Amino acid sequence: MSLRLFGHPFSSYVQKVLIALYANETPFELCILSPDHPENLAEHAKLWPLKRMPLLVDDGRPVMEATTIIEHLAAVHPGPVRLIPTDARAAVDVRMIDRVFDNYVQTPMQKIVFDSIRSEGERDPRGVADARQMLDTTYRWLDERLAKREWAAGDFSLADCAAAPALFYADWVQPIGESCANVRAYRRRLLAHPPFARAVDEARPYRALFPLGAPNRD
Ligand SMILES: N[C@@H](CCC(=O)N[C@@H](CS)C(=O)NCC(=O)O)C(=O)O
Repeated sequence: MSLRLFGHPFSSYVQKVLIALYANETPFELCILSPDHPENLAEHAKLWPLKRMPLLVDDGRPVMEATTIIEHLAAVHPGPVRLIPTDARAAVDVRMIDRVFDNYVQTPMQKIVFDSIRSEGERDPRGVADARQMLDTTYRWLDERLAKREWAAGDFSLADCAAAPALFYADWVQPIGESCANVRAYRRRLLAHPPFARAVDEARPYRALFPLGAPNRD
């Protein structure tokens, strides 16, 4: 088996896949996407012209999109931690919550971050305000859902792989208020969970890259 993951340790979507790999101790080679490794940048761009990370290459076959990569790992390289439940209904719930974290936490979080690196005249204040509102609405919805749950959808799963980096960075750009105590506690559980703790630690040296300035915590 030869698994190569193209990405950068500070990227939220890359961390989503790293959690899955670490949870099952799946061996892989990280091909870092940074100007220090032009050969990785060139190979990645050839394999995936949209140049989004992460990209997994399994014995030469490219698999793109974080969710699909985790689905691929679960199907082709399963480990002791089942990130997609075998029960079909439970699997639908996991996939539904995975979509919620990507679409309604990661997407608005990225909107806020990417807007901050635009030049003054290219900024989109209305879009950023909408993104902040979306995050607050999602936090409230999640707070009810998490009232009686340890993880986002049953046992630790794909949904939590999506949640961890999404809530990690979202809280930096739009803090999760004290009224959402269940989401705050869930974020703390995720940070204490060894596969994510490892990904966060490995990304620590890159915090200066965070365009809005990383807070002095986590
Ligand atoms: N839908 C993609 C999103 C991936 C994504 O947005 N990755 C960001 C890093 S977190 C990226 O590649 N950004 C580089 C760029 O936008 O050029 C997935 O689920 O993998």
